[in-house]
Amino acid sequence: MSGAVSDLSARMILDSRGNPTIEVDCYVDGLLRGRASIPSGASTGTHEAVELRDGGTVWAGKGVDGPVSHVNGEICDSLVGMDVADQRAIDTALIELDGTANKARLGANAILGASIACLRAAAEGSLWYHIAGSGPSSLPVPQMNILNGGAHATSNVDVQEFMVVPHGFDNFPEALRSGVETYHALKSVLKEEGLLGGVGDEGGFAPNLPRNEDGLRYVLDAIERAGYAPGDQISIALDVAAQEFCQGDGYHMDGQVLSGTELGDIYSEWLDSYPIVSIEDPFGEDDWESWIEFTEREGRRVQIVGDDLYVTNPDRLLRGIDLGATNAILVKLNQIGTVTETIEVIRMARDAGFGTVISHRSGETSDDVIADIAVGTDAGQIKTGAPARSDRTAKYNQLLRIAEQVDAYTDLF
Ligand code: 2PG
Ligand code: MG
Repeated sequence: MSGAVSDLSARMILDSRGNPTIEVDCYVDGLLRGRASIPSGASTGTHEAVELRDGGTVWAGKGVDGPVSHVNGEICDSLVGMDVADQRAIDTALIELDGTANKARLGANAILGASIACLRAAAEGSLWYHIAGSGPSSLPVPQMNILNGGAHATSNVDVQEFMVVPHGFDNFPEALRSGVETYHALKSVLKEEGLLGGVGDEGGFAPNLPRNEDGLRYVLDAIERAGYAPGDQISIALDVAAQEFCQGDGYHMDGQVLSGTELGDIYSEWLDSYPIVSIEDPFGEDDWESWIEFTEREGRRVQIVGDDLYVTNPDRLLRGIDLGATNAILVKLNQIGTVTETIEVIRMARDAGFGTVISHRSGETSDDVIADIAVGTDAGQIKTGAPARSDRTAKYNQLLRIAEQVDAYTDLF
């Protein structure tokens, strides 16, 4: 839909962790047409675009009065009158208005709120279709985080995310059901072991475990208990988020201090023993050497995903492509800060033959835009937590709605 942006209006709302975040409304020709709210990470990469917070003592420093006033003031002033359908022009105006390399002045949260609100306002029918244009679309294979550790839990588990990947199914709804059944089976397995406590930030169970490898064992048990074939129907993905336990002297895991090579050897042993199809952030965000060595050795049998390594940044991705540091990228809109730049990164990764995984953040809202982005860009994969808690199920539920319009579901593994 074309039409002129007539107003942008922002407010503070709460995210899934009970922290303030920004919500932006976009008005076209006087009517409310688009709304967006912005998620927030816990294990954030150093090189991400800047999430602007107020600091001080109110809201423990996490207030968003600053970014809210930026949207209501400067950002609104500069976008009013622009054609809402010209996303590239809108995002270029936002980038130029901010004027910094990492969106530190206005805040990536303020800028992305405006960018997505305009995207929504421009879509006449389905958002995924508006994004896809005439391109092909398929439902993404989900990485479902059913056991939480690292910065998303208070347990002793170092690996941040143990995920199930239901890839061997004919369609998305069946794949989702198998993942949900596995989630409930894991609950039974952990209960029998006396390990069932609460859940982590992304809705997965968060037990204390003797060793990180036990997480793999319990998830494998759960897949079998749910009646599915490990490897053929449901496989496992990890987000190690190794930056979180990377210190000056090496990687601190399971009470040991390991070099990048030694840590890579542990992953190779896990690959020999478990049906793992994807490993995200196996090493720290600037430990390029370990990434290259591991991808050279294991890149043919497993997807290796850069999250903190790339932070959805085209310059860092380009470096990773040149060096052969990974064979896939995790894509988070708020790491880069506009819709247009996000879609360009997805295209760049795809052109290099990389896998693309569209991702939520650990602090989320009910905004489900990543479901439409994943389908609209035909990304192939999505990562959006456990199939529990409304902030996570919002995205799965939107994919179920889209599945009424799109059939294709490709077994990528
Ligand atoms: C990640 C994300 C989402 P956070 O590391 O991939 O799972 O976590 O949002 O805390 O960075
Ligand atoms: Mg990650």
